Formats: sequence, C-alpha cells, structure tokens
Amino acid sequence: MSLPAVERTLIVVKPDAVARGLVGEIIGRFERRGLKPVEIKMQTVSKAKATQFYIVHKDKPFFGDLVSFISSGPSVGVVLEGRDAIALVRRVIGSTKSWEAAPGTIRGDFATGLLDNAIHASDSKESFDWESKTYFS
Ligand code: FUP
Repeated sequence: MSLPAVERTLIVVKPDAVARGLVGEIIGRFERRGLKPVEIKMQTVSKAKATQFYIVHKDKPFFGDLVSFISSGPSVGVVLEGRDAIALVRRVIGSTKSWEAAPGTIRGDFATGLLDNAIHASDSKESFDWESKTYFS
C-alpha cells in the first residue's frame, strides 16, 4: 500500500480554548500524531481580517457571530505538515457540532458550544491556501 502524500493544513486554536489554557494540550495532540508545526502565530484577529478569513460563510445567518467570536480574544494559528494532513486533522478535531463530537476528539473533549468549539481546521487544499494566507497576513 502506498502512503498518502505529505500535505499542509491550518488549525486555529480559538479564543475559548486559549482562554482556558489549552494551547499546549491541543498542539500536542497533533504532534503526537506525527504532524509537524511549520509556522505558528498568536494574535487577536481584527474584525476585518476575520471577515476575510470566514468569507465562505458570508451569506450564512451566523456569519456575524462567527466574526465576533474569532476576534474576541487571542487565537493561535498553526500550519501543520504531514501525510494526509487535511483529512487527518479533521478526524482529530471531531464534528462541528460539539454535542455530536466523539470523546477522544479535540471537540469531543473540549468544545462547549457551536461557536466555542475550541478549534478551526481547514477542510480542503483550497481553504488551507486562503485561510493560511489570511491568518498569517
Ligand atoms: P468546521 O469546519 O467544522 O468549523 O465547521 P463549519 O465550517 O461548518 O462552521 C464554521 C463555524 O461556524 C463553526 F465553528 C461553527 C459555526 N457554525 C455556527 O455557528 N452555526 C451553524 O449553524 C454552523 C456553524
């Protein structure tokens, strides 16, 4: 069986998880799965940057809440590199809906709501390209 290709993806430890002191715990889970952090940045994103970051959701009813939440305090963006990184990271973070996220996933262990779900992760190469360019700008 051939191994999957090496990819890069972006995770953002959201303000709820940063406030609760979970940065090391969350990044550590990816490192222990063999994913390597290759870029890292902590910042409180401006509303303007958050609007660009979440532009794919601009017509959704929860867009304003999403922008306000991600810009409500410090967050930590990390580019992770590894085999099948995009899909692997999505498995490690768990379902978007915190109440459905399986125990043992990051959201299953730490998410407390739909907005305060501890972590964001790119779901495709295209979203990684856009989100990493925006977050690290
Ligand atoms: P995910 O990629 O798992 O973060 O999920 P989505 O891209 O579907 O959603 C992005 C963010 O919007 C999530 F953090 C949760 C939030 N959201 C809502 O607040 N309401 C909804 O109905 C759907 C998503």
